[in-house]
Amino acid sequence: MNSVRAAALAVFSFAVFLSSLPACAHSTLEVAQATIGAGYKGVVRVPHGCAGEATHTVRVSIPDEIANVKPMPKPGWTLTTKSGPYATPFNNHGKMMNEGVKEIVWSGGALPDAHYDEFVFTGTIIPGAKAGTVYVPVVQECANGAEKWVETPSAHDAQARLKYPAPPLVLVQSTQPHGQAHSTAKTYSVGALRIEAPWTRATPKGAQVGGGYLKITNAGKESDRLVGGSLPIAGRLEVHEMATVDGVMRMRELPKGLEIKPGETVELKPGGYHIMFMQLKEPLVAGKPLKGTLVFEKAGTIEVEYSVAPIGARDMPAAGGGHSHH
Ligand SMILES: [Cu+2]
Repeated sequence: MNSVRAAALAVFSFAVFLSSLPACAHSTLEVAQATIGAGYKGVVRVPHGCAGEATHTVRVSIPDEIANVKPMPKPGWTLTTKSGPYATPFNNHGKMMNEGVKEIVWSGGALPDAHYDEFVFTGTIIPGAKAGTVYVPVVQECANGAEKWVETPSAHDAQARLKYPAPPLVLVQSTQPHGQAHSTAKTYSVGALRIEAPWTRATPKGAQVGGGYLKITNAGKESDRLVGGSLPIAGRLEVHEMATVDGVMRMRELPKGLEIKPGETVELKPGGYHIMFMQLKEPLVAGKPLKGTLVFEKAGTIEVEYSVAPIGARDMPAAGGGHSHH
C-alpha cells in the first residue's frame, strides 16, 4: 500500500470511529436495541467527566422492562445495587421472581475527564414487554457536580433536542417463529460433544412415559454413543428410535444407544430419535424445567436441564418457558 492511500485510509478509519460516537458525547448504551424475551448485555459508555472533573460514581437505573439484572464488578470501583419490586413477576426458568435489581451504583472510582470507560450489566427483557423505546437513566457524580443523563422526550414534543437525554433502548419482537427460541436455549459441553436445547413436554396425570429432545454435535475425531441417563422423577431412561415395522410407525429402544459420528449433528425430535423417560412418578409440568443426566459411552455423564413445553407441543418452549403458546 502506498503512503497516500495509507494516509487516506487512516483518515477514513478515524472518521468512521468518530461517527460511531455521539457528536456531543452523551452517556449511551453501546447496543441500543434488545429483543423482547431474550437476554441483554448493557454496556453504558461514559465518555467524559462533569465539566472537566473526574467521575467517581456512576448510577444506572433499570427500567421495568429489564428483569434479572446482574451488574459486572469493576476493579477500583465499589459495586452496590438497590433492589425493588417488579411491576410484573418474572418467570426465571420456572422460578418466579417478584423483585430484583432496580439501580446499580459503581462508586469510589476515578475516571478522569480525559478518559473513557464502560460499565456493564446483563439482564433479560421481560417476555410481556411492549415493543418500543424505553430509557436507562445514567447519573455521573463528580466531586463538585453531576451529569444527569435522565431526560426523556415528552409526549408533547418527542422531537425536542434534549440536553441530557437518558440512553434509549429500543425493544423489538423476536423474529423467530413462535414457540422457538433456539438462540437463548441452553447449551452444554462434555468432552468433544455439544448438547443443545434439551426439552420435553408436559404429561397428563398418570402418564407413565415422556419424551426428551435435544441436539448433539460431535466435534471430536471418534464416534460416541448416547447410552442412557437419568431423571429424578423417572424410574428409567431409554434411548429410542422411530421405525416402520410392517407398515406401522412405532418406537423401539436402541439397545446399543444412539451413535454420534465425528463431525455429525444428531437431532432428537418428535417423530424421530428421542429419549424416553420411563416409569414417571409424577407428571412433567409445562414451564417447570427439570434437571437430569445424559450418559455417553466415551464422553461420560453430564447434567442437563430440560425446559418443559405444554402437552402435545411440537417444538421446544420459548425462553422463560412458563407463558402459554397460542
Ligand atoms: Cu419412545
